[in-house]
Amino acid sequence: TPDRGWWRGAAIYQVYLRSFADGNGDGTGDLAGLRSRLQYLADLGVDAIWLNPWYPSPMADGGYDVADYRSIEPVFGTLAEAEKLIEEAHDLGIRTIVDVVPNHASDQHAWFREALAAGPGSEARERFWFRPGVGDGPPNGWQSIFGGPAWTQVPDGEWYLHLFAPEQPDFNWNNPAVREEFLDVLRFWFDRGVDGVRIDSAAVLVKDLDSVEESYTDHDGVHDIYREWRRVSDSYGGRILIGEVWLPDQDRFANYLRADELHTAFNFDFLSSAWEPAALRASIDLTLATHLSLDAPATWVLSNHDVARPVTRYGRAVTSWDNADRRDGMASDLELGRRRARAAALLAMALPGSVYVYQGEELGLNEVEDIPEELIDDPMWERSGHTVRGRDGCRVPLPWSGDEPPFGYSTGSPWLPQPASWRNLTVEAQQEDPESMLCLYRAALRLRRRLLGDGTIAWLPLGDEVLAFVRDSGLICVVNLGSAPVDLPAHDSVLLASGPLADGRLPSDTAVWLTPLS
Ligand code: TEU
Repeated sequence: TPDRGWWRGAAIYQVYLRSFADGNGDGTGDLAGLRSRLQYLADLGVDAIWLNPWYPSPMADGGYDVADYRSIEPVFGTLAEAEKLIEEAHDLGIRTIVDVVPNHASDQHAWFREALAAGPGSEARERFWFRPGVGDGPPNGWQSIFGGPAWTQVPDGEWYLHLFAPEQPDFNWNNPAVREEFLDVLRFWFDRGVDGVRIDSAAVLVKDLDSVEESYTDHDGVHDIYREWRRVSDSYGGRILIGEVWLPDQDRFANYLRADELHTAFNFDFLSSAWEPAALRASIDLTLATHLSLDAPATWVLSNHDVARPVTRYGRAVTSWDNADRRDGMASDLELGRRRARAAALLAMALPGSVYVYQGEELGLNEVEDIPEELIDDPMWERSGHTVRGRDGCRVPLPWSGDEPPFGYSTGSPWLPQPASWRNLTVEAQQEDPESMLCLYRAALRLRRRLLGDGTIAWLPLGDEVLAFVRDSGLICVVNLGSAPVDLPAHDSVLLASGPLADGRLPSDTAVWLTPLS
């Protein structure tokens, strides 16, 4: 069969560079650290890495405030090192995907500084959304996604729009100069060998400022932008476009996956689903139905740098994900959460399409919920009026080795403190333990390469509390979401289990991969 694209069944590992590995002892992860650990990723068995923004940035939003789209943040390294990384990863069979942030820049971006200096009515201001206020107030009542007004006033009296933090002014995508600029940014990184881009906040680029309601999500005009992007990526021979498209409406979501637009988009429906059989099954069915007609593979995501770690999430009474997660005082049974997270991983990896693994997920890290207030870095904390603690808890530096922080992550002091309890979760502690989360991920990713990837499923009727299906290769996946052990369907052998079986039966919150009867 012809190669329909490596990405269709890929396992993509998300590197939050700032917290992956620190090569120079300043406490912040960097390219040197990542390059020194590439073999770990090859051994894990992933096909590609996606790096969160690595550009020069004042870090008002963890790098999602980009000051220069064609360079590397000096704390992370140099452009030459980035090129080396891309090459070394390729040598190990790992592709590289970079984050592109088109909705907004940093307020330190040259264009925004120019716009501030040039003043009202200037061409430079037309690259952003500058408007006079109404009376003493902002042009309209839009609220920012992080909380507070979406407008900030500059000294000459005009206001500019920012859907996120004030340090992240929104680009005006009606302006052809903005469109040209980003096509050129794409070419810049494709020329340097990157295999694809992850498009940040992909659905909110086009705005209707005359609307009283917040009117920026999923305007039809956004599709013209991605058609242009697709022409560029196609001209480079199949570099891929991955959209961060948060849209509850699956039909609207599907529009982004038309043949001349994005290749794939993150499946947030599955990510936000409760750990509950009917909800998960409905989400899987909806996802597969949506993608079937599109010739676009589904994606499966259990975590990323914005949401609470699965071990913590699944250990809570309310397991569905939303921003309320970031409030204090939500108890979690981590042992239960870990059991479920292991089962969830086997589920996600058995489903047709591509799968994302966020760094630390493979180690079963928990959300760190007791970061001292003075160390909280996420702007959400400030902007929410100190009601939402923010996303730092899933961004804590990885534990690699040793018995105490910084666990081989750095020779200095990590930018966020690591819990002492992670001594049992280091890569070193887990790699020799066949029962560990890391070994489960390694084994699953290895089998997945051979037996899974893109394709179809057929459900097996095993009762309301069990998710069971057969893949094209014949592999059977069974997940028990009920409270009592269940019998396995007829099978030849057990390939992999997320936990021990009980007298041949599948216990609660456990998943298993089986080979069919021959
Ligand atoms: O996230 C887009 C987005 O909508 C988020 O605000 C999301 O709703 C929030 O993080 C939930 O907690 C992307 C990035 O993934 C995020 O890290 C950035 O902060 C954001 O864009 C702005 O660039």
